[in-house]
Amino acid sequence: MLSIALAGKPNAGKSTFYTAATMAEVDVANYPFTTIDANRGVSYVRTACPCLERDGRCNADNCEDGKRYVPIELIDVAGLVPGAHEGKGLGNQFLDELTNADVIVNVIDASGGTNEKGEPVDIGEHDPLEDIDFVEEEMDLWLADIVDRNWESIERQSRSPGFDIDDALAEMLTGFGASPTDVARTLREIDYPEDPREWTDDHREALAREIRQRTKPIVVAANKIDVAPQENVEKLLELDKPVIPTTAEGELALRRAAENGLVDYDPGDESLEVGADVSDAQREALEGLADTMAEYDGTGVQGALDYAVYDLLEHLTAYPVEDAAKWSDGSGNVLPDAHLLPQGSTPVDLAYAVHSDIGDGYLHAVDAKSSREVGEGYELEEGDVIKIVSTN
Ligand SMILES: Nc1nc2c(ncn2[C@@H]2O[C@H](COP(=O)(O)OP(=O)(O)OP(=O)(O)O)[C@@H](O)[C@H]2O)c(=O)[nH]1
Ligand SMILES: [Mg+2]
Repeated sequence: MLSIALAGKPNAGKSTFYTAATMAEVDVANYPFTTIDANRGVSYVRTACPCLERDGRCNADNCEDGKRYVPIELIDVAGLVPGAHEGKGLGNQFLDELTNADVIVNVIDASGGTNEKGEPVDIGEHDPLEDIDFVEEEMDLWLADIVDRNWESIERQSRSPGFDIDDALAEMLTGFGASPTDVARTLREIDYPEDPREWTDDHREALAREIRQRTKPIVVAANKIDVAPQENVEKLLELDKPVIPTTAEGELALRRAAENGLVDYDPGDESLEVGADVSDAQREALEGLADTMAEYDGTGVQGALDYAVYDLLEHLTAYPVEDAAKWSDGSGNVLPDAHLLPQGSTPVDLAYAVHSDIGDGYLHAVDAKSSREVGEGYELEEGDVIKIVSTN
């Protein structure tokens, strides 16, 4: 499963975001380092279900009227402070939690109401732009430290005949989530000596920075927009980086209200409908939230996860079926499964995602929308419904 990590300075709202996105109860409080051990749970990205192209909606558990929710793993880690890679704050142990993450959501406090250590200050007192740069910097330095620690071993290996620097680096870097393609592309981007003994700290830092950008891309969740001064949010949106305005608290309130039947709202909706059975106070709070959502196209929580997977990681959703006419599995369930795959994936990749046996026995595939057979090299598109014919 794809893994998204919530990182960022303490007290920015990571655990609130996590609770809203997973509906698992975790500690939330207005002081730094509330979270110490990472929380892991299942959340979802939202996409348009192919059943929207048919007469009746499908009956998949994760489809709400054509709003399809595809599972991903979400990790909520301890707060990060400047100097974390050398042990400041809760130190670097939790940076290691990011090793297996495919993408990072950097939750910042757009209201400027917490300082760099996450301590409460007056709204607008802290510049949220600072919360963006230091997280990238800490992640780069953390990776540079890992490279440093492995360097002796690489130097040792270089004494054996047949040593290849590219192979040695690839082996080290795949240890924290880099694919062979990531490594090959990174090595093409930087200039470096063949002999590991000639490498300087600058070489190692450049390597770490390149590979971090490629393997741990970051989207910023500019959180607490419900209380943030407008100019703060505008300034953040002008940056040449992906920034999604969010109100994690708003999303959490909405999901709870929806569970209790007080509002009509599905995660990722841009607006909500207040039900009849609410008190005046509830109505006022929900209408205030509706105003914020109207300004920013929703609470942004779902949007940030969707952006991470579909835009930053460039993934698509494909739906394997057994019956190409009914778009169903063997038991008649319509569009039972959805798989997230990198853009450029083929029906063979989908077959392997379903099961390695199905991949091994792959014969051919049928595009269920057109009922036509597609070739092995066919590049899947978002929302493709595919029947795989396999010997297994
Ligand atoms: N106004 C507002 N407050 C929020 C929002 N999201 C979180 N908060 C509040 O911010 C404080 C910190 O929230 P947490 O979710 O515990 O923050 P965290 O980033 O997990 O903090 P650490 O675990 O200490 O790193 C709490 O008082 C939350 O209620 C939001 O969208 N708007
Ligand atoms: Mg927390």
